[in-house]
Amino acid sequence: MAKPTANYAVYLVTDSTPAILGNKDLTEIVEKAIQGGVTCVQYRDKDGEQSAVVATAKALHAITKKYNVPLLINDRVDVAAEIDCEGVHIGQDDMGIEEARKIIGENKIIGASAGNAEEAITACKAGADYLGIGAVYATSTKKDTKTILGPAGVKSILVAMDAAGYGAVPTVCIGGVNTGNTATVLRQSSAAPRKSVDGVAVVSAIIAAEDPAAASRDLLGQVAVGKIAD
Ligand code: TZP
Ligand code: MG
Repeated sequence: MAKPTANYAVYLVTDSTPAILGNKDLTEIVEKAIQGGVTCVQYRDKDGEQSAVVATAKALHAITKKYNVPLLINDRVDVAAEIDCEGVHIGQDDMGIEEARKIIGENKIIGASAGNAEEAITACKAGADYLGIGAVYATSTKKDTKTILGPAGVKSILVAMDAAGYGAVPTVCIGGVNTGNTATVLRQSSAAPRKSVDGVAVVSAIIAAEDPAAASRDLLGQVAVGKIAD
């Protein structure tokens, strides 16, 4: 099977911690979010016990497949290989991209995190299929974020990617993104000829939302607003 195509417009990254998920059901939130317009899902669980993570990953994949939305697994390449989902997302402290590629194969999506131009270009060289650029704004969801880039910092990374010949690699930005700042991020990261990031990746704006479907719909609408103004 060929590598799945992905739309990164509204990219949901999950969080299973009580501070964000509370006692809600993650699979229900993910289904509602997809119904609202989420285009790509990453299951991120840094601490979960292996068999529980595999079980949740399988449950999430059953949902995402129903809607033809790709499911990627953060960091845990073995889990992605076991459940045969669409790919993985690799952080700076995780397994290398080339090693992950050997494990999951050519026909899977590998995304990578980048916090500066050097990390972005290194990941592109190693074969990343898309980049998550961040943190664009301050966030309490991830405690170890290094730099707060702001939209201007995101733009400078996009410009460097263009200059290095990686202008076609899709990008999303992550960190403190919500409906209120999505259009601004797209507009202000816009760097002709590549234009802006392709979408936004969010955790709490959807997972902690009272109405995940409405939050997803609003985010998708704001991505469109930001792109029109591109
Ligand atoms: N990587 C960089 S920031 C971040 C991750 C996983 C957390 C983003 O969470 P939120 O709630 O969307 O700010
Ligand atoms: Mg990681």
